Amino acid sequence: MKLSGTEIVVECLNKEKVEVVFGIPGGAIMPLYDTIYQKASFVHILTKHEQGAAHAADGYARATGKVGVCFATSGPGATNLVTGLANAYLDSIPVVAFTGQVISPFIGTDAFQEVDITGITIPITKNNYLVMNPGDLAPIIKEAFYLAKSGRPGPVLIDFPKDVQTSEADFFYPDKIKLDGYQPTLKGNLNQIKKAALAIKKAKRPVIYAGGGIITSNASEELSNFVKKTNIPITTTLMGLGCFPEENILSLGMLGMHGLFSANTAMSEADVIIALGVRFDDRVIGNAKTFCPDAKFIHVDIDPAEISKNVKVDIPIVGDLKYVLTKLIQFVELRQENKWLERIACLKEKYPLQYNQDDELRPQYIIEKLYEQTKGDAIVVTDVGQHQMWAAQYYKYNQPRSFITSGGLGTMGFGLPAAIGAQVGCPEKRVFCITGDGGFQMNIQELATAIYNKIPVVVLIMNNGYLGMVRQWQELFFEKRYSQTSLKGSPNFAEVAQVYGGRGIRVSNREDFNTALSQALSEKTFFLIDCLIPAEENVFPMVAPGEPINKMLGAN
Ligand SMILES: Cc1ncc(C[n+]2csc(CCOP(=O)(O)OP(=O)(O)O)c2C)c(N)n1
Repeated sequence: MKLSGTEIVVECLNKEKVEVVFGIPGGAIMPLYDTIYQKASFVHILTKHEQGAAHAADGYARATGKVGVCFATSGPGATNLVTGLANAYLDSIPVVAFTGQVISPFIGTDAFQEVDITGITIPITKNNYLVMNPGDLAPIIKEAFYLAKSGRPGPVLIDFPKDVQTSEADFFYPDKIKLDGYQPTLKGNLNQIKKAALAIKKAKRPVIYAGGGIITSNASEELSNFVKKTNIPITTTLMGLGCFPEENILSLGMLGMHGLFSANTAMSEADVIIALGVRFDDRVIGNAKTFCPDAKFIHVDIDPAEISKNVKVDIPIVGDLKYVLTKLIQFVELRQENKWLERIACLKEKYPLQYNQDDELRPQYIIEKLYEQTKGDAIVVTDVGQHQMWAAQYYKYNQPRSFITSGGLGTMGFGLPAAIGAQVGCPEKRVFCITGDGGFQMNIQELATAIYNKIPVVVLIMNNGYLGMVRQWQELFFEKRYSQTSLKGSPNFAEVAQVYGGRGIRVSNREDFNTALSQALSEKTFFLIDCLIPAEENVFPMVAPGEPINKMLGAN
């Protein structure tokens, strides 16, 4: 059967069971938009900026575990995807992006709206393709989806010239693909798994350090079984929040720069660290030389490139956590070591998170109330900055995929579009976007996308009038020289939401906030609460740059 290039794309997306695509049309991708106008079975959501489309696809992928898809035209449309692709790349999120390209004879001539997007995105995609023949589209799309979601997931980009979109080829969608040189190791080496079990048996002070890899591999149940079987305390990274219920007695909560002092101290005192789907990020380990000085490291990860990258590992296991944990559970026993668990309980009791309990509308209070009101049954999406850390610290994540954040790239502007993507992927859930007055303005135009499409995201702006996290560093490390961090001139965001046709309320005290939150929860509609919080509130505790992780500012 002969089909045009764009008909082939649409057929392939149907075969991949794509439900929704986020994007913006333009000259070089008009044939594809014309085909979807006539015959697409998926929904297309028009974002107002291509960065919004990439983040929405990313948020959709994180919330659902499926591949997120976005479209953009050539040139500026394609370059506007770049931050979103880098964001997905650094957090290992499966996204497939399609970009239109100028017609093939024009490639390399600096034609109107021509950029070498495959060249630009080489370092921020798992793979990318410039498709010069419509007959290559179907096998490439099959490969792209497979690469995006298999092994260590990541974004893949497919660039295809306008003439390839309009010319015809036979359509055949392969069932399987075989990629020489790409066969992710899933099962893990049995000898290494046995070695790890022995080290765990001998350990006196073991700690599990779990990350986003658990969520990616859908291994939360296996992790719970492992914790239950061994009685080992567990701390999670920012990306790992929700992979293990934070309300469990063995949970130490988050570790790292703004983690809990108890979690960082337990790590520092441990003799065996069981690192599961983590990448020893600098925001977690602080100074690598002083990180867990007495510990032996077991590290399980699907990506061999992560092994001993930042910290030398003693027992590496390359494999998918779901397989490896299932196997490891068979070789471990219930630990009877009480002294260590007593120490953990004592750390947890002595060093809880703390904030000023006066009558002010403090951000920590807002997050605590959100947790109380939703009973933890919601998806929380954040932007980047202080509010992101308060959201990580003060909400208790008990389910995988309930916390969505830009961990690796730290992209301001991620929150609103990612929340839109998460809500589209999970219509039955309540989705909250916790953002700052700085980051919100980086993709504020997506208010139109949410409100027009009746996407019932609730936006909570922690409005402190500053680029807060940068201001905090200026306060602590630059003697309060607040260089270019005041956000004076920002609008009333509640009014902005109203102008777009949505619900918006500005609050500055606890009572009004609680009323607004109850309203937002009772009406399943787009709702924005612009929360005026104290301007100079800080995120504590905090590991200062270069310090060991158990030396924290504001820990008690
Ligand atoms: C796109 C982008 N630009 C700059 C930064 C650097 N940066 C990190 S946090 C931050 C301040 C964020 O301010 P706001 O959104 O108001 O959140 P707050 O920290 O006040 O909660 C900045 C500028 C970034 N992470 N991303």
